[in-house]
Amino acid sequence: MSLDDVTISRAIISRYGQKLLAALETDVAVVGGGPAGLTAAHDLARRGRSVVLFERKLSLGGGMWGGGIMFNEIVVQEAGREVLSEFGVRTEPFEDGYHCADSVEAVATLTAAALRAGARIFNLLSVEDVMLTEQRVTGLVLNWSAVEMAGLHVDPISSRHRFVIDATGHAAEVARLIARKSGVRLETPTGDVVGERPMHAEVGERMLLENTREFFPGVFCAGMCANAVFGAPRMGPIFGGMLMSGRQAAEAIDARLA
Ligand code: 48F
Repeated sequence: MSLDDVTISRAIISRYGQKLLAALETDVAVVGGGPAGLTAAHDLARRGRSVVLFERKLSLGGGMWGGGIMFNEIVVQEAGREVLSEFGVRTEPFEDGYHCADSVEAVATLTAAALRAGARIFNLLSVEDVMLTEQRVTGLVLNWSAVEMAGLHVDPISSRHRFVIDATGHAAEVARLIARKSGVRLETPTGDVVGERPMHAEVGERMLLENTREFFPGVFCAGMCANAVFGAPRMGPIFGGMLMSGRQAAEAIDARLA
């Protein structure tokens, strides 16, 4: 068989078009493909929910690739190890209660697991706005990351979802968008994004799970975003909380969709 360049292009455009059309109306949209977003997308898809995940960058994985200071190992506590093991990520005990995993294996495995569970993942697409209907977020506004980075004036596309998870990490981008553009109060102590506090792994990991919740009708926060939204410490290169937070957001939304 001889290869036809145009057929290859037609295949890509046709398949991508189908994928994108199916993603425009889903039960849940996850914004951000770090450890929290990937876990949430996987868990919801495994429960039979239609899920799409939008990631701005070329690669999935967010801050997990770099472990700590670009040493590509991550540390998790026992509860985090259980999640990693369930995904099939190999872990090794370090000292009492601490476990390590290769960060590249963790990202690759979580990403594959989310896709194979049925989540649709779009890299290179940025969420630039939300759609609000009667004081509830009902959808997202998307644009190519390349358009965003080049500062081009290109109008976006819109998608509709029953729930959105803000898993954008430290930036808490969806929460900030809602607060800045809509003049509404978030369900936080200040009514706005409170902002993350200085590093404290113990407190940060604990509070992360308390802060993983709906902060505006239709929108949950998960991962580092949850501590940024509600004002709790960052925790540096320990990742169990990110995985558990993604899992908790998925459980809470699944119960609401029931
Ligand atoms: O930052 P990130 O990995 O968030 P996370 O899942 O995990 C946090 C840890 O990596 C680390 C930490 C551990 O102690 O603190 O930071 O909470 O992943 C967030 C992803 O969201 C993407 C961003 O590119 C990153 O990959 N993102 C951010 N804003 C947008 C976005 C946006 N507006 N549209 C699409 N993707």
